[in-house]
Amino acid sequence: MALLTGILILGDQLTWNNPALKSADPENHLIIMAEVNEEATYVRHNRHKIALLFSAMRHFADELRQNGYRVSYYKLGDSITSLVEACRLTCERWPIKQILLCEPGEYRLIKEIAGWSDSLGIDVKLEEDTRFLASRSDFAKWAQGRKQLRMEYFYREMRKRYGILMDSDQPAGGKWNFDAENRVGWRNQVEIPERLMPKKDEITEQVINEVLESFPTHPGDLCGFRWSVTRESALIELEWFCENILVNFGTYQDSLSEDSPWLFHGLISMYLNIGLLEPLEVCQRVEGAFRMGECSIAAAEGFIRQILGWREYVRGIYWYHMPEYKLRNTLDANLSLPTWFWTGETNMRCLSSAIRQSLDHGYAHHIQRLMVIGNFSLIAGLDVRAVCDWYLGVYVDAYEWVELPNTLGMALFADGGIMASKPYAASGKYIQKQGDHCKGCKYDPKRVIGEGACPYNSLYWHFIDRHQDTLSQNARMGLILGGWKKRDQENQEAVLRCAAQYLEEIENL
Ligand code: FAD
Ligand code: DLZ
Ligand code: SF4
Repeated sequence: MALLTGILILGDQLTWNNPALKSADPENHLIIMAEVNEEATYVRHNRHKIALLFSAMRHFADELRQNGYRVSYYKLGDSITSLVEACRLTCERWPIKQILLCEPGEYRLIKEIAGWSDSLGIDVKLEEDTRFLASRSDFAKWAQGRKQLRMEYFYREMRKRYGILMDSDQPAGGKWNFDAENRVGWRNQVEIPERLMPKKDEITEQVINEVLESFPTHPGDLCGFRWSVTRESALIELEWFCENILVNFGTYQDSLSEDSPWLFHGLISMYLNIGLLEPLEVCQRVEGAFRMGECSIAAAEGFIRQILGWREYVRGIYWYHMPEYKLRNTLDANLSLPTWFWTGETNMRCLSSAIRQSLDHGYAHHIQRLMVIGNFSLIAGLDVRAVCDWYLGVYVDAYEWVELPNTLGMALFADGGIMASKPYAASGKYIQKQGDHCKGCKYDPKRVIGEGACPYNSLYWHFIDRHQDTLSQNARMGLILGGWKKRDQENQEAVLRCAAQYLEEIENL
């Protein structure tokens, strides 16, 4: 038998556009895919994430077989613990001369793979991941020499480069950014359509049973498993979103709802991140809806900015600053995560709701991640490493290239301002304005101190007070810091005492 090239396809690389597959043919290439314990447990991954990946991997392996490929597929039950072990076993069974794979989205894995050539005794080659709209070097070129990196300017370049929402050389609608129109709070203004629930086939049912058996202590209520596991099904969800939800996306993008975990969000990050959907096709489909008069420019621009702007930008930041980025902890935040991060059992209704849904469904929308859970972690000073690991484990769409800049940078300000121009710290007033959690809460968002005062309020001022040296270097914090400093000492002390008490009793909040 002629020597073969083994193509290792990772769980988040399930697309024919995988660069390692681009020039492959069934005669000379053998596919390797493996469900391995090491990848599922390096953080405590949500069972939704594991089940989505394993089912999508099995479906993609079938598609490859239908196209004539031999697939060396290791299921969870085969007890292969690591990706390198799967490669070694395949090399023992087949005449493999080289292993080829698309570069992983996490630095730790690239580092590990650098040692594989020696340990396997064959050439291991990484192909650049071409599934993004800005390559790592595009971003580096854009970033080099700039004093400060800001998403907005990167995004405008991307709009022009891909001709998305452009009328000739001008932005459609006359403005680059319609964010100011997208800040409406949730007061049950419109009906939220019931979401599509993709059918579970036999493969998915089987995977769910295996995951339940193998990961009994991981979070995730798989009775509610609702994710597409094929490109075909993900495309149906995208279409349904464009027809039923997109029209309200912009308006309620920053809303918080007691009743709906999804509100008017896309629910597509989990598909984009594993290859079932492509970023450009999503942007083009949404632009099409706007051009056909099916949604406003504010809705289309707001949505496209997230994908063409934020998604590409955070990936750029990750690779531009790793590995040093992961070690950052500018505000020295070291407080242990309260145990209720793993149960949702807290009296703070907004947090309880966001955490429960994150654990149960593996999903929370952006404002829950940033302004409810992230904001609390920031103002309480929770340990940066532990918070990042929590986010990486809990969400169905979490991979380090996207999770880390968002959590460590945007939410926790631990990168000292690379991702965000000022900390996303807010009091209970913001949460009250954006949604309907407060009315059923044990705490009162209007009270800063005293019985039943909302913990976000005093913790917010405690944050401002304890970081005033760092924050005073930030022009955008001047007004808030000035206001705090002008307060009389007695009031300051009362607020700080209340916050200190809450921090002391954080487990019981
Ligand atoms: P929608 O609100 O419908 O947005 C559409 C798409 O835009 C998303 O699917 C996503 O691909 C993209 N997008 C929006 N905001 C961002 C952003 N800030 N960064 C990157 N892409 C963005 N997103 C992940 O994909 N994986 C993560 O692990 C992740 N962790 C996050 C952690 C924190 C602390 C925060 C604040 C945000 C995080 N995000 C992450 C970004 C964002 O919250 C999710 O992409 C979004 O909630 C996914 O739901 P959706 O598909 O319904 O998004
Ligand atoms: C996240 C994940 C999990 C839970 N399991 C596997 C797996 O068993 N096999 C696999 O190939 N990939 C898995 N993944 C995705 C990888 O962790 C991902 O490719 C890297 O984190 C790089 O983004
Ligand atoms: Fe959250 Fe405070 Fe409102 Fe309660 S009162 S829901 S803790 S913001």
